[in-house]
Amino acid sequence: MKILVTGEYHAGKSTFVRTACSKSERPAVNIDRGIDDKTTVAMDFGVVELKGLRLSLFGTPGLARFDIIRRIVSRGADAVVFLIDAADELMDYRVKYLYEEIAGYLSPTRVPYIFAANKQDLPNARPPEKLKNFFKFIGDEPLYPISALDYEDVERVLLKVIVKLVDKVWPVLQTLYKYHGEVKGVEFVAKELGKGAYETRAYLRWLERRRLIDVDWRQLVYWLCPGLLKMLQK
Ligand SMILES: Nc1nc2c(ncn2[C@@H]2O[C@H](COP(=O)(O)OP(=O)(O)OP(=O)(O)O)[C@@H](O)[C@H]2O)c(=O)[nH]1
Ligand SMILES: [Mg+2]
Repeated sequence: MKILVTGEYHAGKSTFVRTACSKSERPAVNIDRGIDDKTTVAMDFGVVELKGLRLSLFGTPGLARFDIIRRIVSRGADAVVFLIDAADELMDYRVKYLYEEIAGYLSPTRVPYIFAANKQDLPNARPPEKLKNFFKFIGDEPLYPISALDYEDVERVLLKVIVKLVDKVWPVLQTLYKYHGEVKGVEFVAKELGKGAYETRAYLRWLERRRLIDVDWRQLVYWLCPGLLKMLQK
């Protein structure tokens, strides 16, 4: 699944992606510029495996002038992690514009957003309750207090992402589970979901690209990935 990690300049996006990948074999990559104070000019990229699911993390640049890159990197994301710098009041007024920009690429009614108030380890960091009053766009969604330097905090946010994504497709997953590993399972699923062959195949291909299932298109058999199977067997 593709997760977009975004937020204003210096909110901690690159740190978040780096920390998330700190326990995997391959470290995250970042295209940045600067000597002491680096800023992302293209993107961050890293892959993590959590709960048997594979998450591709795409971090955006934060500077306003890189909106073209944000537009490209946002494309096709399944969920958004939106970081707010809790320790930098000066950036607050810009956060709303950045949110509106991203919401223009990825509609919050379609794509789940997870909000986090970063840099809670700093003494001047404001608590989420205080920030929530200011950032009305968060609405009733939780604003998680985190430090992107802390692996457990980052993992907790990513687990929330997984829960939101899985919840969204749960009824379909239950149907898929029924015919998992069965020859012509693709046809059975189409029937049960009341969808045409073309639409079902497109949907399964979408799941395939996200490595949630494997499909043998000749025999029309699919297998759910171990992470999903485990969740569904519970
Ligand atoms: N203390 C503390 N510092 C943090 C935290 N997250 C990020 N930083 C620091 O904040 C600065 C900016 O972090 P980055 O991860 O580069 O932020 P970014 O959002 O990728 O920045 P841009 O790509 O320039 O928009 C760096 O000096 C980080 O070390 C955190 O949770 N706690
Ligand atoms: Mg960055």
